[in-house]
Amino acid sequence: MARQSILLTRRLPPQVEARARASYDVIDNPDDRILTPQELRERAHNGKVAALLVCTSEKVDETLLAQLPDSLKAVATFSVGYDHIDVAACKARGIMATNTPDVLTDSTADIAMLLLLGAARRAYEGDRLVRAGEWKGWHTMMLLGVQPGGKRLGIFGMGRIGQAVAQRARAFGMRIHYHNRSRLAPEQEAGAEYHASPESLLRVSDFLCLNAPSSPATRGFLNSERIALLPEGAIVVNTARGDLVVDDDLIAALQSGRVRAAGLDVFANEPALHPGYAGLPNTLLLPHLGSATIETRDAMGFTALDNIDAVLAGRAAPNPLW
Ligand code: 8YV
Repeated sequence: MARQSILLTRRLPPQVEARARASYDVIDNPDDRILTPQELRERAHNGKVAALLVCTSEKVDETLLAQLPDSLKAVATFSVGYDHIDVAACKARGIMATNTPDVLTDSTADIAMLLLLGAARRAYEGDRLVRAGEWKGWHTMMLLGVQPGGKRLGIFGMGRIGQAVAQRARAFGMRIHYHNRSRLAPEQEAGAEYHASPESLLRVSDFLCLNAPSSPATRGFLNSERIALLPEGAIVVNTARGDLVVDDDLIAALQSGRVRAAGLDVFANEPALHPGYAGLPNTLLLPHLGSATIETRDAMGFTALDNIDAVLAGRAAPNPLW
């Protein structure tokens, strides 16, 4: 039987690309430039592809799907989030859509703790001071931060990653509160206090960690009205999606000190983030590094390929989105 063809829209870790090539005719993107919808269409048609392996940089919407070849059976995203994929349109065309849950839970929760601690302990300001040669010596009141231990951590979105953040934060002595669409079982809660409304959660969040997916219900969640519910001087962490935050509102709160500090790994309109963030000393800003470990990126690629392998062999996908 002729080998099937798959399109990798971006460069992937070497072992992942090697495995893809061992099983399929691969149309790759050696320059790793973000392809336009027209380029995606042309490459998919030229190769009569059976699957697309996409990243969050590609928007797979109804318009694009309607223009892809009939040979297409699967769209596998190299991510857990799938707000860039129109799953209903995939389903309507009988194209399986899949993601890569679980394998990036630990790395993303680690980054959330790095941001939480870095924001609380003024890591950016300290690093900048040292590199700029402006550190003139130690003194008792230099760059004082706040202690996470004993404080309340409000987790908005208590799925896999939210629970992994809770587990880590407990080790730092934090008290866990959460809001989720549905309450967790007691063994998953592990003592965390459930809040039926986001507003109730915000009122107790000395630290607020956003872990919900981007959806019509969560977009623009953290706006000035909700920021006003946070305890004075709260700290905000976001490793989920940038569009959960209204940037102008968070920036104003960081400028006034109403929000003491923020640790952000994700931004609306990445990489062209709101220019207001860069000048704020009380932020720790990372370029979407949540899943960026060697181990995790390999596992994400292998998971995406497992999904493609299953669909193209007529088996059930391990991580179906419909
Ligand atoms: C990915 C992510 O690294 O999985 C997700 O949803 O946001 C990141 O972990 C990135 O989006 C690559 O596609």
